[in-house]
Amino acid sequence: MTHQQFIKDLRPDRNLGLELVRATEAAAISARSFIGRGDKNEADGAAVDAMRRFLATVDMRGVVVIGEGEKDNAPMLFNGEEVGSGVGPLCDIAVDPIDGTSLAAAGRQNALSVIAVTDRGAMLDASSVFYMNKLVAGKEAVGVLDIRLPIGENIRLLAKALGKPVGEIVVATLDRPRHTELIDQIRAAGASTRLLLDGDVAGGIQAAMEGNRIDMCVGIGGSPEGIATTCAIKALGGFIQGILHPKSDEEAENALSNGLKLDYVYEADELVKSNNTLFVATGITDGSLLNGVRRRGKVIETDSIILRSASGTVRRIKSEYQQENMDK
Ligand code: VTB
Repeated sequence: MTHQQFIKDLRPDRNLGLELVRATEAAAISARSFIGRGDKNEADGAAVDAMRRFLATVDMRGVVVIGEGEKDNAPMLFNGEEVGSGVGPLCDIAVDPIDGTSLAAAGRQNALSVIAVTDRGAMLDASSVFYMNKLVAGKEAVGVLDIRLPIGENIRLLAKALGKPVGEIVVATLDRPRHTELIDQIRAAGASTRLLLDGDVAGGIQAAMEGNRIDMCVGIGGSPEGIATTCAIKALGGFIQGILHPKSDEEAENALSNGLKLDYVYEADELVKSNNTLFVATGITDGSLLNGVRRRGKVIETDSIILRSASGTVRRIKSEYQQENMDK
């Protein structure tokens, strides 16, 4: 084996996405019976458990960089946990068995199961800061937008780059009191908003993907979601920048002692240092990106997406599980 081949074998490759989608499908199917039942933890527990069982069968040597939290309060898929069968490529993994646990528990739209993977050592470990301010858009925004500019200016620049009037620009942001001013500024600039109850991963992906009504996704959301989104954006050729947003002095100090930079714009290549990324998601409840898990008689249907940066491939996968064979 040549050295080059040896190095290549150590990196996540194209088949891995097809393997990983089994894990997001399993998580989504397990969460299904908890949709709309009001219990976030039960739904999340079921999804985590299923995802972990499937990940154990995937040929990779993965380390969870972004998981369900630290070991003591997250029994499974905790940060630093090794996952995979123990042979195969060395990778960093970000998991979000349910992005939008409250959405799923309430029976609302847009809950997804997500896994993002890249080369070992490439994901920024931003876990010590809960929030990140993000700006996400499609490829036309690369070299054009800048998170340091006022939002109105970014909207004007994007409209110009997309060749459409500002009045046609749609900006997604989480519907939170912390965004009141941002929302006013978006509307004052002449654009319209899409307010997200939860789930800024799906919002970011839609901003970067062709054929969606969202042109830009902005504002303060989870930093783990920012890293997972970056893996997707790299595959879509889109634009992302992030600034860590600590919510207390203690969190800020923690971040600094973990080597993170504050008041600093992280570019896509700093959020994820490799251009070899995979992003996999399966819909749990119906949403504008994916359909939710459906049952048709004895068949359970799932709807997933696999994005692979090395080739820029966007795969949409619809699976039908025969309920009687599900535990085989
Ligand atoms: C977002 C969103 C997630 O957390 O990152 C958000 O994408 C940020 O936290 O789906 P707040 O809810 O505190 O605003 C979620 O809503 C849940 O993980």
